[in-house]
Amino acid sequence: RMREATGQGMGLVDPATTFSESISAGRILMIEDRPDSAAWFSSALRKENDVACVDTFEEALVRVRGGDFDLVIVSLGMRGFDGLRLCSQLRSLPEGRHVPILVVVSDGDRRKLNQALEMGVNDYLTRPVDTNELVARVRTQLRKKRYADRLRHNVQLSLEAAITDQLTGLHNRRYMARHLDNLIEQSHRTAKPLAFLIMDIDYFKKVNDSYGHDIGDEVLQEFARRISANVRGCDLACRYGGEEFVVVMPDTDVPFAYAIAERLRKTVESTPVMVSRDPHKLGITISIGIAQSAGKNDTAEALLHRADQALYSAKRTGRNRVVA
Ligand code: GH3
Ligand code: MG
Ligand code: MG
Ligand code: MG
Repeated sequence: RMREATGQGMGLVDPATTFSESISAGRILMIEDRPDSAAWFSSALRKENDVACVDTFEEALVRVRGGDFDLVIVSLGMRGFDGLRLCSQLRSLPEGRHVPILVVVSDGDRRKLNQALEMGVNDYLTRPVDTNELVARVRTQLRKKRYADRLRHNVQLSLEAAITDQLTGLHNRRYMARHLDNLIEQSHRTAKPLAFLIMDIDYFKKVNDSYGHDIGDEVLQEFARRISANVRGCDLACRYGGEEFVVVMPDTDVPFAYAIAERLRKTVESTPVMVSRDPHKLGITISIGIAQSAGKNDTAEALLHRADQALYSAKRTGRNRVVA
């Protein structure tokens, strides 16, 4: 193991013979400003990975910011800049937080190694670097990274699933309930009105009874699309239950909400829903109840109740109408 600090390992072990099992390529960024050392690492790793090498501080930051790396290897013996400082900068990047860092230190440089570990680098290698050890440590970091990525992805999916209605892709009732209190509180604080719409498809049971539940589902999906197309980005649209939908509109008074509701009602009335089976076109209508938040002591429950009363009144007085 009497190799030089740079260019070590070359000729001792042929990198090509050390990789037997093949896993999906890891994307590795090597940060080293001594060309022979960079070339050695690159040749040791490129058999089973995509390796990019950079030799300046700025370029390293830019590349990591661009995402797309599974592992960063930082030499702590560079001439041009301080690898430790780079590690700390990488750790503070949002894009760099989940990328493992492997540092390479000179044998005996305990001070640098301790600083690096303190900073939260994931693993280290000491020079002279042994090819097998390099490959093993890189594999371990890549495996952990893949596992962590998968975990994070799954968490993300289940978080989304928990607040999304599966049939329509709109928010679900749970999400609405969680946010309505905040929105009401915000409307009080900012002294701005908040409008609450509840919509119900007229005689929807007939759709199911005549054409089947799956055609009913298609109608619900199309109705949800029309709701989304008619509300603003700041409005909160959700499927409240079966064929009832709710839209919460911050900073909106009743006349404005009424205009939106009327536009939606007319669109639904005048544009039949295309469905996948006979009769292919279904005419439906909707009824809408509107309520506005009122005063400091108003609650989500009271607001919902008033909107529901308005909806009930719309149904009672003939359906296919908006009542505020
Ligand atoms: P109206 O509202 O005009 O008074 O009449 P309606 O027939 O729409 O009344 P109701 O609210 O009683 O019926 C709603 C129907 O919606 C009953 C139920 O079978 C149907 N439904 C609820 N959830 C779903 C769903 O996810 N898919 C389908 N296809 N139908 C659903
Ligand atoms: Mg209903
Ligand atoms: Mg009903
Ligand atoms: Mg209905």
